[in-house]
Amino acid sequence: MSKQVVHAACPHDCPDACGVLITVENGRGTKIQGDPEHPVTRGFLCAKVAKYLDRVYSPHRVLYPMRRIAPKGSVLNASGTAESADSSQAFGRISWDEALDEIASRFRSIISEFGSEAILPYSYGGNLGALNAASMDRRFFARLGASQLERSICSSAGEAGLISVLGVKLGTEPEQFVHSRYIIAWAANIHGNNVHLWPFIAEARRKGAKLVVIDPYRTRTAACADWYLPINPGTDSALALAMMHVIIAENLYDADYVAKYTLGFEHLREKVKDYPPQTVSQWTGIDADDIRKLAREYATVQPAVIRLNYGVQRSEGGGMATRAIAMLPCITGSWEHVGGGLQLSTSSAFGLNKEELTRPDLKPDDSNRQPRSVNMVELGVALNTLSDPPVKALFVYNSNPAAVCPNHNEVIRGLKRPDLFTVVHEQFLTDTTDYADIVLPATTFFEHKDLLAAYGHYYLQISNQAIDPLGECRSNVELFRALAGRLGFDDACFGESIDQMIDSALRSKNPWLRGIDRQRLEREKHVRLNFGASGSHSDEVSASAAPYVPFLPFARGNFRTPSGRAELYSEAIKALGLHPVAEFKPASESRHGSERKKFPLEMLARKADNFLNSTFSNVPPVQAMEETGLLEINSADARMRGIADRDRVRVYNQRGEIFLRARVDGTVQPGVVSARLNWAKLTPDGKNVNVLTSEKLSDLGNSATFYSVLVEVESAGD
Ligand SMILES: Nc1nc2c(c(=O)[nH]1)N[C@H]1C(S)=C(S)[C@@H](COP(=O)(O)OP(=O)(O)OC[C@H]3O[C@@H](n4cnc5c(=O)[nH]c(N)nc54)[C@H](O)[C@@H]3O)O[C@H]1N2
Ligand SMILES: Nc1nc2c(c(=O)[nH]1)N[C@H]1C(S)=C(S)[C@@H](COP(=O)(O)OP(=O)(O)OC[C@H]3O[C@@H](n4cnc5c(=O)[nH]c(N)nc54)[C@H](O)[C@@H]3O)O[C@H]1N2
Ligand code: SF4
Ligand SMILES: [Mo]
Repeated sequence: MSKQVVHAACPHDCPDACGVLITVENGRGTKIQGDPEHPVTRGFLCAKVAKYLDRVYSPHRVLYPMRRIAPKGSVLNASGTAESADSSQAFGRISWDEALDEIASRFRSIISEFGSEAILPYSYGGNLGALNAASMDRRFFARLGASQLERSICSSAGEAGLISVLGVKLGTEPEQFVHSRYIIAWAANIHGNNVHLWPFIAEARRKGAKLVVIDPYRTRTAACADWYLPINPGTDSALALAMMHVIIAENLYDADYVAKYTLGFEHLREKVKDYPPQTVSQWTGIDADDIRKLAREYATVQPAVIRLNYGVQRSEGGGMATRAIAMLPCITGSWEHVGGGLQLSTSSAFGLNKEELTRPDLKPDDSNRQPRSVNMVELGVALNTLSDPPVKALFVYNSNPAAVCPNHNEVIRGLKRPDLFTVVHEQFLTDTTDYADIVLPATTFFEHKDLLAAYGHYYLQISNQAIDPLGECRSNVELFRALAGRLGFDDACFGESIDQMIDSALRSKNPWLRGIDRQRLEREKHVRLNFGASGSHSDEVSASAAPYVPFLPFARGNFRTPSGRAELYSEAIKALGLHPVAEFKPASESRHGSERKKFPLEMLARKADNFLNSTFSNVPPVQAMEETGLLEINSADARMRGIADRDRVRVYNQRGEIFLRARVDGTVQPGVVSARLNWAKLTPDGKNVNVLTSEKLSDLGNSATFYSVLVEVESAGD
């Protein structure tokens, strides 16, 4: 009998990056729990990861390499439980050697006929470990000369908006929320997507803080807020500009902070004149008096903090919306206060040595050209229309594009192409493996070691391997190492061990990593970045563990924009043809937009609170927590269409249709409907909400616009 407790870190695409303890008995994981010593995630896990043993030891794990033996698109199951039970009808088991040989020979022949850019890697957030997210894979595809993938499906609009003001992705520490007196959850589904922030907010509220939620959807967080402001989707830039209209007109801004640390305040003062509360009320659906009250309270109750999340930027004007909101703490000076500021992302702080990890300098022997880049949001377009060269091979890992990509019907049309060679490295037989020629088995985080940063806090962790890989599973790192060998790439970097790769990731110029090495991470499990006494990036910091001093990234300016100031006016934004301050432009698919006449209802194609994008959709105890197949609709819109609660409805637009059950419970306002993401093949008609979404890109960052979608709904009988 052996029993040990192994420290790991959750690598799912979630801001919390929890510290995890896995109990292992005789080589088998028997218990998973949160690490009580982790200062932010403090000993609990979200409901889905608390059920992780059911995922790791699921009878439906992909455990061996397989080759397709039936036509693409054979749906392996529609029942929602036994997705691999009849995989033998679609796939035949092969050895790793056979799989690697076949991939290598198909790649060689595609390269000789079409060139290496005919090969497209496709990966996203399945695993955020520094090594398994982006290391050996990037080295491999760079050396191969494959097309580059623009990884823009999630956050690039908001990142561009934030960076246009702050120059960097840094924000308020979650621990500091306990000191806040005014908290705005702005497009932030905290109970659903960022649950470890909640205890800090709850503690602040016990001490008298006010929680305001700005969201078109009444989330659980909204339901328990002190003040819930339902906003019309995609109108947040107007709201932020109206708040600044009031704050500036009533002299509630911090003139000292503005003078010292911002650029372009006079331009902002001019611009916000276009956004008086009365006008903005018509766009946002928020009462003008409420806008005034929000602005006054936000500017005068200090410390005030904004938890902004990425919901605000999944719309056509999402970059500008993030930019406008990010200006708020810069004009009130709330960055100076412990418990003030704003958090969208903390990820820039880690500054791992990505160059070493990903080696963008690697190139095919015969090439000096930078390969073309394909936007992952436009996968359907790429597969169906790209030429010169066409996409002839698709290599999917860390992603489930047949579920998560917009305009699903076009994606599927592309994936069905018989001449497209598709490899999918997966833990489960997903919507995407239904179109794979080769399926390869992937480890879970129980089965490999990695280094984990975070985007919702400032702790770095080592995630240790707890158990041996199940079956013949390999991690992303080991898969691409093996493939590099098969293709004869003999660069030394393909031979680096996991520990060497972790060491090189930590060998960085970032002063906040000073004194943090692998050995220390292994010893201490989680280490807060070394911010030194003031947290200023330019400060000399000592190498030893410092006592906790609150990190205030912009208390004394230190913005990382070209001017070194918070850029309320941006030449870079102007160069993109956008208003250099900020402005509200209605999304074309919205109630005020150019396509408003086509379909009357604004749809939020949301994430599920209990799944993680499409991950966990197939895990029975997690399925039991999440009711799928619902269309949330307001009673006024339902009545108008003769729809009652629980009725079957058809939801459609120019791109597709799905059948759902109406839920009429006041979650959404008139004019807005909502449905949630899950595996398409687990629905009766094999389709999910992404049949309705479009591959139109956002104003900044070429990101996806899952929340700028117009639809119509009709009763569908039974
Ligand atoms: N349980 C769970 N957790 C997750 C995920 C998941 O799928 N499930 N996904 C993970 C991933 S990949 C990410 S990127 C993060 C994202 O986490 P969030 O950024 O929180 O992402 P969303 O759920 O897209 O949006 C947050 C909220 O914004 C609201 N919203 C939508 N449109 C608008 C708008 O125009 N204005 C305003 N003010 N609000 C709007 C939505 O209704 C939603 O409640 O969460 C991660 N965590
Ligand atoms: N309608 C709608 N669509 C959306 C969104 C939305 O809110 N609404 N959200 C968007 C957002 S924010 C995001 S981030 C994207 C997410 O898109 P994806 O990153 O594709 O997210 P998942 O659906 O979680 O799929 C990840 C897959 O990776 C696999 N995986 C996990 N770990 C590993 C590993 O170590 N190796 C390999 N090879 N595979 C692994 C999992 O089993 C899972 O099937 O979806 C986007 N799509
Ligand atoms: S998904 Fe998020 S909340 Fe859940 S365990 Fe992982 S990091 Fe923690
Ligand atoms: Mo995301």
